[in-house]
Amino acid sequence: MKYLALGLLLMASSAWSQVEIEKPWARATAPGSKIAAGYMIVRNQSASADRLVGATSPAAARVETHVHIKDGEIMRMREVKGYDVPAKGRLELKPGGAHLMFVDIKQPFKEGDRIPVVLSFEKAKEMKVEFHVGRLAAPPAHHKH
Ligand SMILES: [Cu+2]
Repeated sequence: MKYLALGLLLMASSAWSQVEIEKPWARATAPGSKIAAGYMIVRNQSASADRLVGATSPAAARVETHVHIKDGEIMRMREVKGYDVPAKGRLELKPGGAHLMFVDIKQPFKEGDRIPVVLSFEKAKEMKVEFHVGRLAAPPAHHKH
């Protein structure tokens, strides 16, 4: 009975959700780091634009939506109130650009971990996604938070 209910729920959500998430991944964290960055591609099949308005994860106290802005020679991160996903288009979160910021992570993100995240869209509503933790890369020297 439980499985049947879940199956119906999945069918129902995929029927009206025209947003797909591709390659969700997060960066492994350095020892002692309390933040981690997450990236993905959001594809919108719908003829109307949507908007990613926020995210939550049990792995972090909160998940913020950030962009990088160039401040002279320094790249800084800034919090924004979500991202637009164009109709029949895509939004790419990638290193050096827009990203999800996991703040106050409960434990380090290690390569191979899977981080559960719930994404909230204005129209597509909530989507559950698992972010795969990739390799730790040394951040660029001029990258300041
Ligand atoms: Cu950030």
